Amino acid sequence: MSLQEPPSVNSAHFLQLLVKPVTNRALRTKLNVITDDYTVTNQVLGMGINGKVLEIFHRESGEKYALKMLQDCSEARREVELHWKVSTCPHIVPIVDVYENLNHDKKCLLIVMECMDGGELFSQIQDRGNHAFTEREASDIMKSIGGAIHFLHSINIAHRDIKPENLLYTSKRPDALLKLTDFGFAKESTTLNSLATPCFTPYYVAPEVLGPEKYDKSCDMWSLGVIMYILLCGYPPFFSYHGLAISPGMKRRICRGQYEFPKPEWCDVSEEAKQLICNLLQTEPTQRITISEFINHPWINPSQELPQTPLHTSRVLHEGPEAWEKVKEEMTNALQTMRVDYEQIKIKTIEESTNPLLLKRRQKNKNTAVQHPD
Ligand code: I85
Repeated sequence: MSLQEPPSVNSAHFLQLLVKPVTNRALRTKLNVITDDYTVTNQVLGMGINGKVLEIFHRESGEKYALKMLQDCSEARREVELHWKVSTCPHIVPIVDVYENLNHDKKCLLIVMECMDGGELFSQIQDRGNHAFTEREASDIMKSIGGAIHFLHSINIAHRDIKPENLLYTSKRPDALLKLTDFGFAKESTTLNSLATPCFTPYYVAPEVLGPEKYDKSCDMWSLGVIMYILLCGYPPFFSYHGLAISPGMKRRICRGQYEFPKPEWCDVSEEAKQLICNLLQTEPTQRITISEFINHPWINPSQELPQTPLHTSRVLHEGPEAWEKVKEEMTNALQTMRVDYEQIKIKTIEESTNPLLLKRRQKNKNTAVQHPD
């Protein structure tokens, strides 16, 4: 029998407690012109609202990359900073390099990303031809999107723009990975760490300082519900019946949570899947399930393999390519509405907090508060 070394405690262990682990690599923005290192082509891979994405090639390796160009401003800096911070997650499109260059006398931020050669999630499902898309595959897809959101929420970042166009495949091969992109609307919320500064007296921190975080994250959960619904049938849970991207009728149905599981598409879909959708599409943001509950749900993390029930998704997507363009537009608008509405919820609570009666009550609580052990 071999004797095991007893664990010894020494000064190194103690020092480890004092040194913050280096989990985030520093971002070194390059100041030389990007064309020193990459050949920039005119091939447009996609159009975002604040800049286009171009195909570029690394001069030394010949490898293809994607370039997103942003005009330098505080929002663009926040996007770069947050995206860089989460670039190590296997479910998020990685940033390779960031350049700060002048373009027609304007300062620009150039984000070089790994090129997702497989294109958008639903284009791949649409292009499947005869090979049916199954409930089991839909669950795998939701699991990987959930992985990205779990990573983000665990470090208190809400993406706030989770929609089909921002979910891209690494390649067209069957083993391709699905990754999330575009951090243009991402938001870091107040954490206990950021509250541990001299600016706050943590024991008396007002609920509205902690509050808005919940709504930003639940916006991502709602998106997850819409994407899951579309994956299982090919059309969205809410849509406007005519023309306009978002109609009063559609807004009313979203607010009341009025959607159905129509025949024939939903006949064979499992009850578990439907129940998970209901938990995600809860009207009241505080009632929606959290990402931890989501990744532990039996439909996402099943104890036995899910049934390979064939779905109608590929056919439905194939039948109406114009309708699909409309769906994407509607989702973009609905997300914008949601971001604005949730911002207003936050403002209302701040108004409440300056209400003299509440201030008085808070003062009283402050005087009588008992320290609570964690
Ligand atoms: N590769 N939202 C829609 C794209 N590789 N794309 C969008 N915001 C971004 C474009 C407009 C997403 O941050 C976007 C962003 C980043 C990308 C991106 C990143 C990395 C790609 C706006 C492709 C691609 C490459 C080769 C082939 C194909 C697509 O888009 C396809 F298969 F489609 F032909």
